[in-house]
Amino acid sequence: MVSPAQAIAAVKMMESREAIALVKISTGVYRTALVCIVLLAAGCARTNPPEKTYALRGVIVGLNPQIKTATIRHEKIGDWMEAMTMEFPVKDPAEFAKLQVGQKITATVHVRPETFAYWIANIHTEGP
Ligand SMILES: [Cu+2]
Repeated sequence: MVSPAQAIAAVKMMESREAIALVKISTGVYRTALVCIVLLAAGCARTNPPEKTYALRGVIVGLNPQIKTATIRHEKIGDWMEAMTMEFPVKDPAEFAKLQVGQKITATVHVRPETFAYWIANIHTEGP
């Protein structure tokens, strides 16, 4: 015969085993989640959006020597921007020095998608 006390003890033992099993499962889930987070973080660092470059064609309509920007009436720039007139920073002072209002140019637009920073380089005059 099993006494009520023994029955209760048996149930308690089973419960504690279940509790241990639950702890093991949840620890496993926690570890899996942690591994995922670590992998995601590593993935983020690795897939840090690279600098994008686009071909630009346009006309220089203004120059600001103080901040080294060229206002350019540009054609559509790839999938980045429609045709418009706007200012572009020119990183290289030597390149900026050669620019003149009225010049038709081609250039490379560099864009850093994560900061929205952009500038132009590799500037060539086009036509006469
Ligand atoms: Cu634009």
